[in-house]
Order: sequence, then structure tokens, then C-alpha cells
Amino acid sequence: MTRVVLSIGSNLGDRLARLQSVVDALGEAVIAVSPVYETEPWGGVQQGPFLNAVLIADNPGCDERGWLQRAQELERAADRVREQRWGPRTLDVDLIACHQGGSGGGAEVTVDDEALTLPHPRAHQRAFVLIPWLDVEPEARLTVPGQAGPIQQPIEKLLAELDPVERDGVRPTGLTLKPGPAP
Ligand code: PH2
Ligand code: MG
Ligand code: MG
Repeated sequence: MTRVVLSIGSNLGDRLARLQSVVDALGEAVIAVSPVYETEPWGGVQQGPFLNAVLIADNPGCDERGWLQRAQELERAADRVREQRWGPRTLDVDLIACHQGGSGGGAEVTVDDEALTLPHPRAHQRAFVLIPWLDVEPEARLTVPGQAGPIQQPIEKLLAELDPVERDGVRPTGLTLKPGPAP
């Protein structure tokens, strides 16, 4: 265990520095970092635009609970306070999908309890997740609810099915996150 896809976002303060803090803290566990996008807020709350990116990280010693703990520690380190659902935040680190056994893709981890749901139940509706994820893992598939139960779909297809307005709300910035441990 395990390889994880993380969506990171910020719309308060020094947004880029907040995203970079995640890459720095995860250090050598990070195996891929997407470009940074500026994105229209999703979820109906009036607020400023987000910066979003997707990371893929691998740590054989960390299971999905360990990744959740790590994500919450990173949010706390960024002075995140528990606030309005889908409202503004200094840093959000969400687990999107987790696979056993490192890169190459072992079994997908599925969890559904009060602390954690995997895969992330709304990732397939969010262009701010799918677009950067596609940059770093074009062949990725995500389990989504289907008429006859959960079904694995290529994220490229899920993105193509979204409302174009959602896709247009995710704009390249030319900003990048620097991989590797903090200097
Ligand atoms: N995060 C939210 C709510 N809405 N919208 C965008 N564009 N990006 C986010 O990261 C985001 C959001 C709460 O998790
Ligand atoms: Mg979130
Ligand atoms: Mg979150």
C-alpha cells in the first residue's frame, strides 16, 4: 500500500505557496505533479477562484487511513479552519482514488464510512479534478455509480461528458509546482 491520487486546492492567501507546501511535505513520495490551474468555484458558494492541481504519490508504508491523516495534517499546517461546506479555504487536500501495491495499478481501494469515501464520490463531476489528473495519468480510470452498479470509466470519457461550462472554468496558468523536498 499504496498509491494515491490527491486533489489539492486553495483560494485564500498565497494560493500557490499553499499548494507547493503539499509537494514539499510529501517529498520523495510524490511521483507526478500536474500543472496548476485557476478554477471557478464549484458548489454554489460565492467566493474567489481556486488554484488547483493533482498529485500522484506512492508510499508503501501508508494505507488509505494514513493518507487521510497526512492530508488533514497538511491542511492544519496551512491554518485551515473547519468552515462552510464548499466554502473558501487556505488548503484542501482530498483523496480521489487509492490503489494497492504502487504504480502499475493494483486493486482499487474502496471505502465508505463517516471518515472517508473512496473513490471520491464527486470527483467525476469536477473538471478541476479531472483536467489536471488527465495531465499526469491520461489512461486513468475511476469507479463511478452506474445503472447496474459501480462501473470503471476512463477519466477522459468522464471529462468529455461534463458540461462545457465546467471545463471552461478550469484555465491553465503557466504556474508549476516544483517537485522534490523543500530546499
Ligand atoms: N473545493 C471545494 C469547493 N469548491 N471549487 C474549485 N474550483 N476548486 C476546489 O478545490 C474546490 C471548489 C471544497 O472542497
Ligand atoms: Mg474538496
Ligand atoms: Mg476536502
